[in-house]
Amino acid sequence: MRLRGVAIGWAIAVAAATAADAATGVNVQLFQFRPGAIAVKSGERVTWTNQDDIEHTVTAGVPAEPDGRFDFTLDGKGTTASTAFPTPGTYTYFCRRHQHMRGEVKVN
Ligand SMILES: [Cu+2]
Repeated sequence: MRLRGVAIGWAIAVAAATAADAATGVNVQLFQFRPGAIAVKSGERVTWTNQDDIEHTVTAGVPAEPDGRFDFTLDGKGTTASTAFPTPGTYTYFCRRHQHMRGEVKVN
């Protein structure tokens, strides 16, 4: 399954998180979360779709300190996972297999 792709570079996306306000889908592609930062309203659901052939994870927290909020494994191309964010705040996540892969969900 292919979700509409919003291909913004990670650095740009972090710098301009508000530009991605409408996005509730994140592609996992070429060892990056795209966009790397998104903003959603509280209660909204975010869906990650793996566009790579290899396995990635979507794991809440940072590599040194996963916070246990969620930890999805995306087996391969087309795999999706989603979760709702009911509480405002900024939530970071990463891939356990490739720890340079980082993302952020800002919940307003
Ligand atoms: Cu990965």
